[in-house]
Amino acid sequence: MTPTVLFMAAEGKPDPWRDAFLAQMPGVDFRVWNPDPEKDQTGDKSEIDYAIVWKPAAGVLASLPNLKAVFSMGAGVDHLFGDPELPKDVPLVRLVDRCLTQGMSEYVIYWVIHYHRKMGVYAKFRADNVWKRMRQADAEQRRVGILGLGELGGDAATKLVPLHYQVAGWSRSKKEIPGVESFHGEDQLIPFLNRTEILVCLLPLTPDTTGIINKDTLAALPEGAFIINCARGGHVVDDDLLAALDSGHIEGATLDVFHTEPLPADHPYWSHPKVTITPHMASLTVPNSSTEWYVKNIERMERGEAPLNTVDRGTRY
Ligand code: NDP
Ligand code: OXD
Repeated sequence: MTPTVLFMAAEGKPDPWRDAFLAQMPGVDFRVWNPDPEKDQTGDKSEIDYAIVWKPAAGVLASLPNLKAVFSMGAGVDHLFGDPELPKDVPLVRLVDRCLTQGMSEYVIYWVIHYHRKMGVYAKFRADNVWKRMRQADAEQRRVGILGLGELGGDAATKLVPLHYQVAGWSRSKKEIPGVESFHGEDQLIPFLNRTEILVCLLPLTPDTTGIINKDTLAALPEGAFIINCARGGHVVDDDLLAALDSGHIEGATLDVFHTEPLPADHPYWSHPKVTITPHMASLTVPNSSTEWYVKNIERMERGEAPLNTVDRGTRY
């Protein structure tokens, strides 16, 4: 028996995922949920084995009586916990996708180098037709710090090491990543921030990490530090970041994620000269490679094995 998969992503176009599934799991019954009953292909709800979801509508997962697992279409699973009826006994599986990991490391490295080499300042010189050089900093003296050393933060940290930056990371548990200084637990957050000149956020959004970039943690960074937030908007207290940018304590921020997306047209970030905005594209879910992950896990489950990278409902990641 080939499984029945329900694709539920209001914003995502299902065709590339259907094609990838049919290529990688021939015979799969691939159905697409739609809020419009005329377009909805769910059919008999009792036939759905697996749901592939991004921001599922509340209550829909609970209406599937024989669901075996919920696969997040993103590495983050905070979007799942918005559903008050999220089924309790079904495993929730995070996405671990080689393209997602690669894309995020590219984004992090790009912006670290941007700040390290003062590319934003050179862009301003260019705009004013100014030919001017600034003293070049030494990567070996540049301290980069990554909040979150999981699949994404761990990969970015590992890839920054051969570029000779001084790399550190902060996580709940201690890590042993060659060349990366590991800070862990609440007690080591401030010492980690004290040594960090370019701060990258790659934490999951959970009750423990919401608002973690706030006036106190920003104040713990050295004068002139930079922020790169490519995790979730909820990690940042916007007013605190804006105040730190205005005071000059924080020199620049690259923000990919926001409390409200798309970022509202009147948000002060849009007009702030020290803020760079990208539209939640630090790394996107690639249909072909993410389907490799879903198929691998579905095959495991069909053999009676547990899926990989399930979410701990206590910590919410
Ligand atoms: P992982 O679950 O693999 O890693 C999470 C890391 O955060 C772990 O190192 C974990 O510590 C650490 N962590 C979690 N809670 C705490 C805490 N309270 N204190 C200290 N450390 C903590 O997640 P991923 O790396 O796969 O993804 C990270 C996030 O990136 C996603 O949740 C998502 O929000 C974001 N993302 C953004 C994208 C974008 O385009 N902007 C794309 C993809 C993801 P430990 O290892 O000890 O458990
Ligand atoms: C993710 C995302 O969590 O795209 O994967 O933000």
